[in-house]
Amino acid sequence: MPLINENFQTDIKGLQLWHAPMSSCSQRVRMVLNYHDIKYTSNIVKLNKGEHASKKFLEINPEGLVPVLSDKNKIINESNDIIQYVDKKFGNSILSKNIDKKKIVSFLREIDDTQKSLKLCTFHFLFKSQERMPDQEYKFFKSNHKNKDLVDFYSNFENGFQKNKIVSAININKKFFDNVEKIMIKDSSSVYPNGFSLADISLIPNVHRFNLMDWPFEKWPKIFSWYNNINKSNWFKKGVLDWEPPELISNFKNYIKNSTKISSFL
Ligand SMILES: N[C@@H](CCC(=O)N[C@@H](CS)C(=O)NCC(=O)O)C(=O)O
Repeated sequence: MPLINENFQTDIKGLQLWHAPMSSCSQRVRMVLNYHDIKYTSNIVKLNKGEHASKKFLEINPEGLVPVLSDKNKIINESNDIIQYVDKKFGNSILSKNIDKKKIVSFLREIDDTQKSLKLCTFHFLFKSQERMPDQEYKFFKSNHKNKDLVDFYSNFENGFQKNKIVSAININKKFFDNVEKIMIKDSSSVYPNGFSLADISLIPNVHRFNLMDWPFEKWPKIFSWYNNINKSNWFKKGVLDWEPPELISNFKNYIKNSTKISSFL
């Protein structure tokens, strides 16, 4: 259910976004906002400091997850719902120009279903190289965050994910990329042949994230060429690349060089 509050009190006119720089779900929303050139007030939630367990943030989104968008007194969560809301209300909608809207919505749902496995791969193949949440903040996060799954996820991460969980997460994403590769036509600049849509914007964070993990996209040539095309757009730069700290990306690259390749699981 995307609309989580209709009585939000704020003095800020226009849209506000609570988001995190490296969050794939936040990237999706920032890209749509930039695609339509919509101004918004940015509120960064530092996930690595446990800020999503703070009383202040839980009042905004009781689920304690980013992204969250407010439009005057309305609060909306779930990235794939937010992008549909923004696209419909503020843009010259790209949701489904010549494409069956139901098809797009079902594609967005499929992307949503890959979220947990994308997260596990991200933490295992990239974030393991990073410093952990400081002790005090981690304690605060564990005792205040209401989402038991998320708290358990962090404990499992601390202890190292079981190999079968990693393999299963990789397979979920492989199956998903296989399906996308089947839908796309050769050298297409959009997922669906009839034109660019929200399916494209929603898919970008997944492909971008796995590309950071050195996923061998050359074996998925249609996705690979589509992604290289997307890479040239300004809204991709503004919604994704500009938020990635260069030293973090360089740490990831070094870490990947010296650890087990994701391709060895395929
Ligand atoms: N289905 C939700 C998932 C939201 C979600 O899981 N957000 C992640 C970032 S992409 C988050 O807040 N994670 C908190 C954490 O990792 O501590 C959506 O698409 O917005």
